[in-house]
Amino acid sequence: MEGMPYASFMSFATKSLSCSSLSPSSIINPRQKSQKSTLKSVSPRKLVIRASSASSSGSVVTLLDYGAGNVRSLRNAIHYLGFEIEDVQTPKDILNAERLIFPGVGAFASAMDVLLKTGMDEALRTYIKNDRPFLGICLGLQLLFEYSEENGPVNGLGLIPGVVGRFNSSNGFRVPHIGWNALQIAKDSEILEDVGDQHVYFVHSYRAIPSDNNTEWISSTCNYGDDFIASIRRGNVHGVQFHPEKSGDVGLSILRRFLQPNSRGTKKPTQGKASKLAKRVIACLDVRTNDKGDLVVTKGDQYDVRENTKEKEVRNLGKPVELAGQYYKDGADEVSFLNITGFRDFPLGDLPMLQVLRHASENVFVPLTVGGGIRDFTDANGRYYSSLEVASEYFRSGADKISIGSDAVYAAEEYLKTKVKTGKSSLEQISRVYGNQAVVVSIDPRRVYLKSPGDVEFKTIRVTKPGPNGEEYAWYQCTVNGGREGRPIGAYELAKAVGELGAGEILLNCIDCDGQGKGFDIDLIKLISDAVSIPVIASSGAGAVEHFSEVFTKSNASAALAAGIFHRKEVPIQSVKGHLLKEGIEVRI
Ligand code: 1PR
Repeated sequence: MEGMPYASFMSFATKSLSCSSLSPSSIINPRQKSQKSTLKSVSPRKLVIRASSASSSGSVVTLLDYGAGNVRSLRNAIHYLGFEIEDVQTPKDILNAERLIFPGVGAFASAMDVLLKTGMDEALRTYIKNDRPFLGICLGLQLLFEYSEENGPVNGLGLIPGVVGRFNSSNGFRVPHIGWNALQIAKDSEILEDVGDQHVYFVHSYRAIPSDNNTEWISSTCNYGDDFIASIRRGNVHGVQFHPEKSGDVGLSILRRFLQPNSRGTKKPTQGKASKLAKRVIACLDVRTNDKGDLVVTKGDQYDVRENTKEKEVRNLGKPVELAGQYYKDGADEVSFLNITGFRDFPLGDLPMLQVLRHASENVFVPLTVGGGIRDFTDANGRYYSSLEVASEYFRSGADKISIGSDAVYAAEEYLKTKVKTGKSSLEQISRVYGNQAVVVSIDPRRVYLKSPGDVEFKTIRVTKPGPNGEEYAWYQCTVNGGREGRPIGAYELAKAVGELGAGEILLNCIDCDGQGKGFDIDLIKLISDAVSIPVIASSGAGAVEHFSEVFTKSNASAALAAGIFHRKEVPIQSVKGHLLKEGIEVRI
């Protein structure tokens, strides 16, 4: 939601798109992408859904994408459902639309600025007042209200009485609100039919506040610290705070009901159970090129991904696109790709990785995170690429979030030394443009045992299990370049610093536990998840379903990530979720 002004974004976007030294296939405007794509994988499910929609009339939807961010996922979902997209170019296109989707991205103020400058504000007001079919998503819902406190107050379209305000993090709720909640249905909404107690995916720091003046609009609410408006409906006008395009099958069916009204049944919406934020289960794919030059999913033991054989070949656990699609079907709440050799290979030169991302995102309708190699880079021809360009290319290729490893360590070290936020680090730049909810910092710490807590200047903890020489204390040293180099900064110090620099989430690995299957490092995860107010993803060491319930009951982790047990098919994702439910921990099923 937090973003840079539209004008500066567009000047950046234009520069980046016209940059001649990037290969044409690596610079694909989402609007051109479908023609450029070479790999076409069509799932059987896709065929069924397309067949039904192709026979219906009105298979074109108009999209108001004002260019301020990443709507690639929504385009993918609309195409997956068999619909074509017409982009709004002028206010007249809004007035002539048969069905309009407005996916708000970026910040409230800059979005309103664009609408006012282009005259689209008036067109939208007229379209909505005439009760024409409309679906606003996230900021596209918020802009309908009177005003927002985001960098404001800033006036909105004023169609719905009420205010958009920031979540209050002082009562222990992590902001941004990232993850899956079930809705409290307030009234018949047509598009939410039979959503019931199934979860949908939210990612936002601001929310529309319910009041007596807007009750008639509210079709569902949700609770995160306090009640907020999750969806509105009046006549043909709908708005949702959550992201249907990232809410799995439930989200696709919500979108389909809007796109294809005849598909609506007559079922009354069912009331969902009270829902807190569900704990997320994430499948992670470490990806790299093997010695034959194929991009494979690999998995290390304490970050060593080579087989224990004479040839020492890179461990190959499958194909990235297939596995990502499989984990989506198996119920993963998110899928992460980590390009683990990105620190030495330039990701924009790594076209197979970008292609993997493009194709995975066509069939995965839960959030997709991509990391590896996000940093400033100068190529052999002397051409400079900013980390923002690298991240933008990941976003254009289908990422919903990007993850920064090594570069975040350098930025945090610098920030702690100077106490100055320069605004120039990759972390700051990317979160300014795409919002902090789109920026994950991946930490690769190594446990260093100590005899006494005063032995280092970094935060130390008393460990639950003593070290090999009976040490009772440890600190967690951050590393860069895939664990190859230790740095003079602790995981605790890094986590706090990157939170201040604009990270929206922390992916907390642990080199000691990686691939060991003996459980997460609870000491570490507790330390970090208690220290920051952004969500923390626990990673490394999952070997059994009990390890997931342990990390959620003993720490404040918002999500748990695993790799090896899923790749080796030792523990299915649904068994993890079944176990968590049995233990009374809310999950999306
Ligand atoms: O530094 O910005 O280029 O990012 C590189 C990214 O690649 C970082 O996120 C870093 O964590 C990751 N990475 C680099 N080298 C390795 C390696 O394994 N040799 N993978 C690596 C990190 C850790 C997790 C793993 C969990 C769960 N892998 O991603 O999936 O530990 O595994 P498990 O469930 O099997 O225990 P940059």
